[in-house]
Amino acid sequence: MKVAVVGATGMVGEVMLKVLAERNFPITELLLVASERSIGKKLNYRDEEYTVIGLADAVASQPDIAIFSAGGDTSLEWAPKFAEVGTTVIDNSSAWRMDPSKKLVVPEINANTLTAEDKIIANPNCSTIQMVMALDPLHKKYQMKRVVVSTYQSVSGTGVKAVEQLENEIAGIEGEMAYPYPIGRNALPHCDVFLENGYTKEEMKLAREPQKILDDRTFSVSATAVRIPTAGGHSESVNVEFHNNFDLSEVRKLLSETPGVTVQDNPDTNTYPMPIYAHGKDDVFVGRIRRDETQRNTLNMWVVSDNLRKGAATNAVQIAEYLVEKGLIVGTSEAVS
Ligand code: A2P
Ligand code: 11C
Repeated sequence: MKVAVVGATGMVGEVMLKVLAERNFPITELLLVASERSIGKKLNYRDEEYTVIGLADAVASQPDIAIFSAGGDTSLEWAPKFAEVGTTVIDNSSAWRMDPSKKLVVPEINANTLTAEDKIIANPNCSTIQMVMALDPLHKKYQMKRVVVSTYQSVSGTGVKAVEQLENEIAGIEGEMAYPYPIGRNALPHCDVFLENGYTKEEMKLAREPQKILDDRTFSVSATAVRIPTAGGHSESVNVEFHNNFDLSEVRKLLSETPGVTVQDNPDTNTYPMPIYAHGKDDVFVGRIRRDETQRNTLNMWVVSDNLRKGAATNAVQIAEYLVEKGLIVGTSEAVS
């Protein structure tokens, strides 16, 4: 496959290259793409040096797959141009997620809806992906009615500047601020921009994307998204009310049998998911599984995942792997590895 990574110099781009190499994705030609500012810059992939190119050159090369992590505006403008030359675009931004003509895919849940005609495929928001990974098997069994989620999100979700802000604060250095307030020793109930309804865009992504991924509008999600001074992953307190009753040991069994989900749940040994543990891993970790004793058929759980991996890069690469495996993209050149 001829693969373009758009946004290769960014935080997700860097993890994308790591994940493509780790998973041995069949790359015959790799195009590393970024903004005009980075053209000519050198980046490494599997010990080989590559020169960063611009978007127009990348389109002219007609890659088989382009994985975008360069922000919504770049995706809106350039994804259709790649699609026009026959490239399948997997887009990490929010640009196409709620477009009814585009699929929003978590491979473990709905990759089977993909066809060769899908030329722009949307990767969901990181905090959505980890939540639906834990909810999907439970929804199938007990039928969700309502979810209330509060997130504790890593600064890496905001990007390089935010990670630097936290590092500077810890080191006592004055620097550029990515947030309107200090993030160290703080918690900001503010992820992404505020909307007219008083919610943030991040909260509305959590409310709307799950219905599209699960192809079901019979449940609702209410969200509060909070930024905290951690870097390795997002955590979520998820309260879910089902139509049907459940058995806690069956819930644990269902989750532990779900590919991509690992249950870490033993209060006796202080075993529960944490970003420090999830960092660098691909799974979604679920723990603190317990009954909400204030309401019928209601469960509480704690869900943690590395937002740059399953929340972004790994999910996108899994989509690409699915397309290749099912013959939905046929490479223009023979694979060398
Ligand atoms: P560049 O490094 O040249 O600015 P992050 O979210 O970590 O800041 O990364 C954003 C990524 O998206 C970077 O690789 C960045 O490239 C890329 N990017 C941003 N704006 C554009 C653009 N207009 N065209 C192409 N790539 C862009
Ligand atoms: C965050 N979820 O942690 C965001 C980052 O819609 O893809 C990714 C934003 C998006 O702030």
